[in-house]
Amino acid sequence: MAIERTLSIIKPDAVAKNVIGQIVSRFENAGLKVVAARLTQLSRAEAEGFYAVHAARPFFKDLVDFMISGPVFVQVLEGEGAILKNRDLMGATDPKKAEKGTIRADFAESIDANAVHGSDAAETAAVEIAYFFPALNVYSR
Ligand code: RTP
Ligand code: MG
Repeated sequence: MAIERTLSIIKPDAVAKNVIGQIVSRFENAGLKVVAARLTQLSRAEAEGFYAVHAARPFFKDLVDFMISGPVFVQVLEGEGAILKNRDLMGATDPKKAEKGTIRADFAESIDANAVHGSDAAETAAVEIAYFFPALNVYSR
Protein backbone atom coordinates (compact mmCIF):
# COMPACT_ATOMS: atom_id res chain seq x y z
CA MET A 1 0.00 0.00 0.00
CA ALA A 2 1.20 3.52 -0.77
CA ILE A 3 2.34 6.16 1.69
CA GLU A 4 -0.49 8.68 1.95
CA ARG A 5 -1.30 11.86 3.82
CA THR A 6 -4.64 12.65 5.40
CA LEU A 7 -6.12 15.57 7.32
CA SER A 8 -7.21 14.92 10.89
CA ILE A 9 -8.97 17.38 13.17
CA ILE A 10 -9.37 16.84 16.90
CA LYS A 11 -12.69 18.63 17.40
CA PRO A 12 -13.61 21.11 20.18
CA ASP A 13 -15.20 18.46 22.42
CA ALA A 14 -12.05 16.33 22.55
CA VAL A 15 -9.75 19.36 22.94
CA ALA A 16 -11.94 20.50 25.87
CA LYS A 17 -11.64 17.03 27.42
CA ASN A 18 -7.83 17.37 27.35
CA VAL A 19 -7.31 14.20 25.29
CA ILE A 20 -5.26 15.59 22.38
CA GLY A 21 -2.28 13.49 23.48
CA GLN A 22 -4.28 10.31 23.94
CA ILE A 23 -5.75 10.65 20.46
CA VAL A 24 -2.41 11.47 18.82
CA SER A 25 -0.92 8.42 20.58
CA ARG A 26 -3.44 6.19 18.85
CA PHE A 27 -2.31 7.51 15.48
CA GLU A 28 1.36 7.07 16.39
CA ASN A 29 0.79 3.56 17.76
CA ALA A 30 -0.87 2.64 14.46
CA GLY A 31 2.19 3.77 12.50
CA LEU A 32 0.97 7.21 11.42
CA LYS A 33 3.30 10.21 11.76
CA VAL A 34 2.26 13.77 12.51
CA VAL A 35 3.90 15.83 9.72
CA ALA A 36 2.08 19.13 10.38
CA ALA A 37 -0.06 20.33 13.28
CA ARG A 38 -1.53 23.38 14.96
CA LEU A 39 -4.03 24.29 17.62
CA THR A 40 -6.35 26.92 16.21
CA GLN A 41 -9.70 28.61 16.67
CA LEU A 42 -11.66 28.36 13.42
CA SER A 43 -13.61 31.38 12.25
CA ARG A 44 -17.16 30.79 11.02
CA ALA A 45 -16.01 31.40 7.44
CA GLU A 46 -13.16 28.87 7.78
CA ALA A 47 -15.47 26.20 9.20
CA GLU A 48 -18.12 26.85 6.53
CA GLY A 49 -15.48 26.63 3.82
CA PHE A 50 -14.03 23.44 5.22
CA TYR A 51 -17.42 21.70 5.37
CA ALA A 52 -18.75 23.30 2.15
CA VAL A 53 -19.74 19.87 0.75
CA HIS A 54 -22.33 19.68 3.54
CA ALA A 55 -23.70 23.23 3.02
CA ALA A 56 -27.14 22.00 1.88
CA ARG A 57 -27.52 19.43 4.67
CA PRO A 58 -29.94 20.08 7.57
CA PHE A 59 -27.15 19.62 10.13
CA PHE A 60 -24.80 22.20 8.51
CA LYS A 61 -25.49 25.11 10.87
CA ASP A 62 -25.13 22.90 13.98
CA LEU A 63 -21.93 21.41 12.56
CA VAL A 64 -20.37 24.84 11.94
CA ASP A 65 -21.54 26.18 15.33
CA PHE A 66 -19.93 23.18 17.00
CA MET A 67 -16.67 23.43 15.07
CA ILE A 68 -16.21 27.06 16.16
CA SER A 69 -17.27 26.45 19.78
CA GLY A 70 -13.64 26.11 20.92
CA PRO A 71 -10.13 25.44 19.65
CA VAL A 72 -9.42 22.49 17.36
CA PHE A 73 -6.17 20.58 16.77
CA VAL A 74 -5.59 20.30 13.02
CA GLN A 75 -2.94 17.86 11.82
CA VAL A 76 -1.63 16.05 8.78
CA LEU A 77 -0.99 12.33 9.31
CA GLU A 78 1.33 10.39 7.02
CA GLY A 79 1.80 6.65 6.60
CA GLU A 80 0.88 3.50 4.71
CA GLY A 81 -2.78 3.72 3.73
CA ALA A 82 -3.15 6.71 6.04
CA ILE A 83 -6.60 7.74 4.81
CA LEU A 84 -8.36 4.45 5.51
CA LYS A 85 -6.25 3.72 8.57
CA ASN A 86 -7.32 7.02 10.12
CA ARG A 87 -10.98 6.36 9.32
CA ASP A 88 -10.71 2.91 10.91
CA LEU A 89 -9.11 4.35 14.05
CA MET A 90 -11.85 7.03 14.23
CA GLY A 91 -14.86 4.68 14.08
CA ALA A 92 -18.35 5.42 12.80
CA THR A 93 -19.68 9.02 12.60
CA ASP A 94 -22.24 8.26 15.32
CA PRO A 95 -20.29 7.15 18.41
CA LYS A 96 -23.19 4.91 19.46
CA LYS A 97 -22.49 2.88 16.31
CA ALA A 98 -18.70 3.07 16.54
CA GLU A 99 -16.78 -0.13 17.21
CA LYS A 100 -15.28 -0.63 20.66
CA GLY A 101 -11.76 0.67 20.93
CA THR A 102 -12.19 3.35 18.27
CA ILE A 103 -11.56 7.01 19.05
CA ARG A 104 -15.22 7.96 18.68
CA ALA A 105 -16.42 5.03 20.82
CA ASP A 106 -14.00 6.00 23.57
CA PHE A 107 -14.02 9.83 23.47
CA ALA A 108 -17.13 11.08 21.62
CA GLU A 109 -20.49 12.03 23.12
CA SER A 110 -22.85 12.33 20.16
CA ILE A 111 -23.04 12.49 16.36
CA ASP A 112 -22.41 16.25 16.63
CA ALA A 113 -19.67 16.20 19.26
CA ASN A 114 -17.82 13.27 17.75
CA ALA A 115 -14.20 14.02 18.70
CA VAL A 116 -12.44 13.80 15.34
CA HIS A 117 -12.61 14.52 11.64
CA GLY A 118 -10.73 12.56 8.99
CA SER A 119 -10.50 12.95 5.23
CA ASP A 120 -12.60 10.29 3.50
CA ALA A 121 -10.71 9.85 0.18
CA ALA A 122 -7.50 10.81 -1.62
CA GLU A 123 -9.13 13.75 -3.40
CA THR A 124 -10.65 15.22 -0.24
CA ALA A 125 -7.39 14.64 1.67
CA ALA A 126 -5.48 16.72 -0.88
CA VAL A 127 -8.02 19.55 -0.77
CA GLU A 128 -8.31 19.51 3.04
CA ILE A 129 -4.54 19.46 3.61
CA ALA A 130 -4.10 22.41 1.23
CA TYR A 131 -6.93 24.22 3.03
CA PHE A 132 -5.06 24.26 6.35
CA PHE A 133 -1.41 23.76 5.47
CA PRO A 134 0.42 25.41 2.59
CA ALA A 135 2.96 22.86 1.30
CA LEU A 136 5.95 24.51 2.98
CA ASN A 137 4.51 23.76 6.44
CA VAL A 138 4.44 19.97 5.97
CA TYR A 139 7.54 18.08 7.11
CA SER A 140 8.21 14.47 6.07
CA ARG A 141 10.77 12.56 8.05
P1 RTP B 1 -16.11 14.10 9.50
O1 RTP B 1 -16.29 14.63 8.10
O2 RTP B 1 -16.25 15.13 10.57
O3 RTP B 1 -14.84 13.30 9.60
O4 RTP B 1 -17.25 13.03 9.82
P2 RTP B 1 -17.76 11.86 8.87
O5 RTP B 1 -17.00 11.84 7.58
O6 RTP B 1 -17.76 10.62 9.71
O7 RTP B 1 -19.25 12.32 8.62
P3 RTP B 1 -19.84 13.30 7.49
O8 RTP B 1 -20.94 12.58 6.82
O9 RTP B 1 -18.73 13.85 6.64
O10 RTP B 1 -20.47 14.46 8.35
C1 RTP B 1 -19.69 15.53 8.85
C2 RTP B 1 -20.10 15.80 10.28
O11 RTP B 1 -21.43 16.28 10.30
C3 RTP B 1 -22.11 15.77 11.44
N1 RTP B 1 -23.29 15.02 11.04
N2 RTP B 1 -24.42 15.12 11.64
N3 RTP B 1 -27.13 14.80 12.43
C4 RTP B 1 -26.66 14.11 11.41
O12 RTP B 1 -27.33 13.31 10.78
C5 RTP B 1 -25.27 14.29 11.03
N4 RTP B 1 -24.67 13.69 10.04
C6 RTP B 1 -23.40 14.16 10.04
C7 RTP B 1 -21.17 14.88 12.20
O13 RTP B 1 -20.61 15.61 13.28
C8 RTP B 1 -20.10 14.55 11.18
O14 RTP B 1 -18.86 14.32 11.79
MG1 MG C 1 -16.72 13.55 6.40
